[in-house]
Amino acid sequence: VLCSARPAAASSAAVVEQASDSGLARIESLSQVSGVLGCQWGDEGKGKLVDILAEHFDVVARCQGGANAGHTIYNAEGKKFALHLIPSGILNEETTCVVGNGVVVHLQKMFEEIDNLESKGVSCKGRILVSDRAHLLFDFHQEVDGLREAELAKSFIGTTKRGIGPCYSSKVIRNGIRVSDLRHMDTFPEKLDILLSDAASRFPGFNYSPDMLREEVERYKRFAERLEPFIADTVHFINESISYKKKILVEGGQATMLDIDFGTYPYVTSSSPSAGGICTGLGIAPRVLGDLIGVVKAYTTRVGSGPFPTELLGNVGELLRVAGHEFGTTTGRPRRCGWLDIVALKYCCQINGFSSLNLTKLDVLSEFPEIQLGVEYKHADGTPIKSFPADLRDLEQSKVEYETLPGWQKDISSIRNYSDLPKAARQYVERIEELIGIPIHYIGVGPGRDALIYK
Ligand code: 2SA
Ligand code: GDP
Ligand code: MG
Repeated sequence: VLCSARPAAASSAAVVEQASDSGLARIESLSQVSGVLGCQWGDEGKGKLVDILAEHFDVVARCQGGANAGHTIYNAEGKKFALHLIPSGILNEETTCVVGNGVVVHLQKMFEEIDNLESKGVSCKGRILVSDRAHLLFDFHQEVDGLREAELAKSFIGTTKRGIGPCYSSKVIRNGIRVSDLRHMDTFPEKLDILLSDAASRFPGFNYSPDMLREEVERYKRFAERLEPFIADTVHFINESISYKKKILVEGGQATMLDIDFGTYPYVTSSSPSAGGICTGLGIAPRVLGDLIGVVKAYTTRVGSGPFPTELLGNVGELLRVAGHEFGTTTGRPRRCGWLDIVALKYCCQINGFSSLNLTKLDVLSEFPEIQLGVEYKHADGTPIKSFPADLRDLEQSKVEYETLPGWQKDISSIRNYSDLPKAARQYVERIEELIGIPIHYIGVGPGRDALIYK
C-alpha cells in the first residue's frame, strides 16, 4: 500500500462536478495530515465531510471512541450507510481505512459492519487496518455499561451502552486486552478470566461462570483468525505513509463537548475527541498535524444527559428535531435540540485551533422566521461569565444571552453557490464567522454528498 502510486481520483464523483473550482482547490490544498473534528456534542455531520474529502486522501483514520459513534453517509447513488467503527472513507475505494490504537474495538460489531458494507457492494478486503495496540471491547463491557447506568439511577449519563466507559476503564487500570493479545491464545484465557472476575466482584448483577469464559475464549479464537489479515502496526504504517508523502485524514468521533477532559464532565464520553486525541490515538507527532476542520451544526443537538445551555424544550426544539431528523444513528434515541451556542463553540475552537469550519444542516433552519444565537453566558447576578465553566452548577445556573437574526424561510437545499443563498442565510453564516473568528469554508445544505456549498 505504501509504495504503490495512488491512482488518479475517480472523476465520476458528483462532488467534484458540483464543487466550484475554488472549492476543489481548497480541498486539494488541505495539509498532508488533516483532521475533521466535532465542535459540539456530536452528530454534527462529520461522516459526510470525511466521505467527501476521502477522495483526496490516501488514508482515513479513526483515533478514538468505538461503536458508540454513528456516522451516516450517502454514496453517489444516494444509498445510505451508517458507520460505527469503520472510518467514513470506506466508500472511496482507493482509501485505506485505519482503526487506530486509541479506538476500542468490539470485534463482532466490526465484522457485522464489514459484512454489511460488502453486502452493499463496498469491498473492504485489504482496505482496513486495525491497530495491534487497540483495546478489545468485550460483550461484558457493554453489560457493565448498563449496570453502571442503572446504579447511577437519576444521574445516569445516558451512554450508548456500547461498553465504551468500561473498556477505557480496563485500559487505564491496565488489565485491558489488546488486539495483539489475540496472537497469543495460550495466555488469552487467563487475561480474560482476570477481566471477567474483576467485573463479577464489582457487580453482583454480573453472572460470571467458567462456561462463560470457555465460550468467550472459543468465540475469540474464531475472531482472532478472521481478524488476522486486518491487524497491523498502524503507528508504523501511518508514520511511514507520512514519510512517503501520502495524505492522511483523521476522522473524529463524538466531539469536544463530550471530551473526557474538556467536556461537560461527567456527562461525557471516555475518550479524547479533540485535537490531542489525534496524537495519542494514532501515534502522530503534533508537529505533523496540519489543517483541522471543525464541524459545527447550524444549531445544537445533544443525546444523553448533561447540561445544554441553549436547549429548547418546547415546540421550537421539537420543530428542529423533526426538520433535522435528529435521532441517534447508533441507538435511535431522540436528540435534544437548541440554538447554536457560540460560547461553547468558542471554547471548542480555542482547544482545537481549527483552520476552518464546516457549518452543517443550514437547510434545517429554513423554516424558522427568526433564528437565535446564544452569544454570552451570565451569572445569576447578571455579570458575564468569561469562559466556558468547568463547574456544572455554574453552567446550570447561568443565563444565556441571545442575539436574534432574521430567518430566510426559503428552501436552500438545492443551492450550490454561496452567493445564491438568501441574504439572511449569508448574514447568519457571516455573523458566526465574525463571532468565532474562524472562516466557514464548507456549508451543508442537505444530507447528500453533493449538498455542500464551498465558501
Ligand atoms: P458513551 O456511550 O459512553 O460514549 O456515552 C457517553 C456520552 O457520549 C454521548 N455520545 C454520543 N453523542 C452523540 N452521538 C453519538 N453517537 C451516536 C450517533 C449516538 C446514538 O451518532 O447518533 O445513536 O445515540 C455519541 N456517542 C456517545 C452519549 O450520548 C453520552 O452522553
Ligand atoms: P456525525 O456523527 O457527526 O457523523 O453525524 P451523524 O451522521 O450522526 O448525524 C448527522 C446527520 O445529519 C446524518 O443523518 C447526516 O446524513 C445528516 N446531515 C449531514 N449534513 C447535513 C446537512 O447539511 N443537511 C441535512 N439536512 N442533513 C445533514
Ligand atoms: Mg453521529
